[in-house]
Amino acid sequence: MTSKLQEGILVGCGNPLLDISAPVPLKFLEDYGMNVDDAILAEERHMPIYRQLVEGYQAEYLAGGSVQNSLRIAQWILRQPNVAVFFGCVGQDDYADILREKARAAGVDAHYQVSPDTPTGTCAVLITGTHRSLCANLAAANKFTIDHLEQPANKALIDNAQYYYISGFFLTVNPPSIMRVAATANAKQRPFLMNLSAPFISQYFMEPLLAVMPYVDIIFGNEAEAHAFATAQGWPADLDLREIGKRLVALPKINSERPRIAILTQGCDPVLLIQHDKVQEFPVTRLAVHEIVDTNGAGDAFVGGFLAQYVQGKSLDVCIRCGNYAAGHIIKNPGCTYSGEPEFN
Ligand code: 26A
Repeated sequence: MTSKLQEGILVGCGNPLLDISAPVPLKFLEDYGMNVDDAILAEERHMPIYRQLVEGYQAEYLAGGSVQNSLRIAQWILRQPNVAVFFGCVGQDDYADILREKARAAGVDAHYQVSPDTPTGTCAVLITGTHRSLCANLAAANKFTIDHLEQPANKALIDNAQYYYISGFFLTVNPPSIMRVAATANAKQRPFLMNLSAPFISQYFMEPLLAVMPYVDIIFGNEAEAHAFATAQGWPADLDLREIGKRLVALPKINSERPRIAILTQGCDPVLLIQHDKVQEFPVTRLAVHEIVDTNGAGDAFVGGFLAQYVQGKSLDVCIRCGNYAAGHIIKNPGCTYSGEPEFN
């Protein structure tokens, strides 16, 4: 950290979830019809998972929720509290208290909407070796309403921010809130960043995703998510990630003065930065299997590291290198957590 940043310069909206994480045999996933390295919304048939993890496996409780993870990581790297503001909805229970405390300890200025009669959302994190599969029971997170953003204090926070980040996951909850933040960002000519988040978002939420896409200045995603987007768009099945990236940045954009950028990760293969029809690669340090604790939150940490530099006006090159650093760090820790001081220069 060099100079002091404006408090609340970065605003994020998402689903505050408490992760319930445990190593499980592959059969556990099969029994629930789940795939490794996927992320899904819990249906009725998934509801027993949470109790089963707690009662039958070595479950750990960790602060989760994709955007909140990214903001916690950005704060860790920035070492200056309250640079990032977070909005999302929780219940009135112990889980909410844990999330609130974890956000505060990380330096995230969380302004939760509270839905008193609904439990705080949870996410089952099923660890199978170096893979993870996520099953989110949004519960209170799904109760988020746009009125929360219209509260004068929260509206002021949105108006004062300079950078905005929302996950594709939040499209399952409240597209009008996303459009509201995107419109503010656009009116003020400030960057609006988004994430494809999971293949199911492109499969089932393409309509609201395409509605917000014209506002998106930077789109993040991994390989599987980019391919799911391409398939849902009916793009040729043989397009490689580079070509998908070029098509993503070429989708209609409202502010054509600031062309869209796509940043696509692919596990331990290089990160792709796509601008116009130019593709640049950024190598990732490959970790030894014994160094990997779990990959839960790796994508979120990448974004967190990126944001920490981006809000300081650093070059995309530095932002992506910091993203890779942060992702590498959290993979060596349980869930999206860090240990010690950041070592990125
Ligand atoms: C709407 N869905 C499915 C979700 C999520 C989610 N965060 C928001 N919305 N499904 C999983 N996560 C979070 O992703 C993190 C790992 O990238 C989990 O809570 C986990 O911390």
